[in-house]
Amino acid sequence: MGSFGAMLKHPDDIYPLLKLKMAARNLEKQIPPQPHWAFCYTMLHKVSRSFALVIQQLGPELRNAVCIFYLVLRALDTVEDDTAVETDVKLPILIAFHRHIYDPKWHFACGTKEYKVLMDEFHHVATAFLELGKGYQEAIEDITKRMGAGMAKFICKEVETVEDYDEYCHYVAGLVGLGLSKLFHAAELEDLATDEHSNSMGLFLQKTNIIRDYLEDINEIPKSRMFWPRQIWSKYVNKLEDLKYEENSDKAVQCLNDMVTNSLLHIEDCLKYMSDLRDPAIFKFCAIPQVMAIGTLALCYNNIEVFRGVVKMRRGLTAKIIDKTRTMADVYAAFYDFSSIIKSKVDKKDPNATKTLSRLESVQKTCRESGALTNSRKSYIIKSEQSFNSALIMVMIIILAIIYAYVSASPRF
Ligand code: D61
Ligand code: MG
Repeated sequence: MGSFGAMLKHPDDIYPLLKLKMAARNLEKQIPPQPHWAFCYTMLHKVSRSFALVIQQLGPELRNAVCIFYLVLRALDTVEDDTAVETDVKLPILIAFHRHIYDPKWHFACGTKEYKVLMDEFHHVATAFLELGKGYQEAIEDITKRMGAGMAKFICKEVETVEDYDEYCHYVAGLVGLGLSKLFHAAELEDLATDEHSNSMGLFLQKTNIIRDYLEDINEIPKSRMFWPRQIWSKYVNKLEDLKYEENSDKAVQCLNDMVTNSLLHIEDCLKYMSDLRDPAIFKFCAIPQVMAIGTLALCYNNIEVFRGVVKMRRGLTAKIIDKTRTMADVYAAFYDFSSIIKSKVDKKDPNATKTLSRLESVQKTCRESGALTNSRKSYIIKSEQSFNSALIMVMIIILAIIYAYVSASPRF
């Protein structure tokens, strides 16, 4: 649907969308003057619009550390993901990456588009890294070392079991959670979270991406690696590709629902992690991606479109989440609502229906027992009637505006 059509259907998206546009425009103006920092913030915007926005609202010192942490790991991931680089070249780079960040003369060309620019101009990232406080540098070095070693391990290994799946996700995303917790602690803004809770924050985000990106990943040329664990998909098909063929639609959706059910396991840890945060900017930085993830899972659950095209939340809903996620009460409400949406989509005939429902019940129980749910809040479940009425009001306003413009422009008698 075109964005105008989407706005007519969801007129209450318009205000948060405008607010987000303005915020994004303001951030573009705030690029620092030194060339290496200017490069880092410009790059951050180019490679990740969503993380750039939440990173930018952190205080200046922590923001610089998180920006460099992001770019270092994105560069490492660019090496991991580049299928054109031979394994015997790739492995030593992944394993020694944590040393390259101390060397502004180090260079390795790979990746495409904006990732190629990041790799070609990586000296700016290294230069900025060297200006960070020691505590930040050590946290970034430690995580880069562990992530590089983990990626190297999985270059030569497929994700077979659910245990492998959790281990791979730990290396590429759980460790980001551990590193961020260390950075928050180094900034003296938060107590140090447990590794278990920090890890779950990353696993929930990474698994959501892996689920949503099935088609994009399977269709990639040259063939990219796949991260859906064989232990799950082999219950439904003989080959992972078979999920995308129309004759396997029922099996595909069941497998998808199994994957979503697996990811629900991390929610309780994530809620605990977020409820322990104190700094409002760090809270938003952590909570917004989590709410987007459960929103994405709600959209993907029982949805055959995951195997047909791109399934993405509408921009308006994303903008609304960014605008409305401020406190733990907002997070409990969002997880409660999106759990209700998933519950309403569970088909009694789904082989995992009971397991899925019981996990959702337990999430909702946690949200309820927090005591933060109220009746007065606005829900993410927008009733169609309500949105039809507001659409009607929008159309009326537009017609009135046209009449007004016409009347005020026409010559008076
Ligand atoms: C709080 C706030 C943000 C958090 C968090 C806790 C815990 C973990 C994460 C963010 C990381 C979540 C990663 C989810 C997206 N996955 C990827 O980008 C995959 O690459 C993984 C390796 C590089 C990770 C780089 C990264 C990402 C987000 C960050 C960050 C570093 C540093 C600070 C803040 C956020 C994925 O990328 C391609 C794709 O998703 O299409 C892949 O190659 O598998
Ligand atoms: Mg990768």
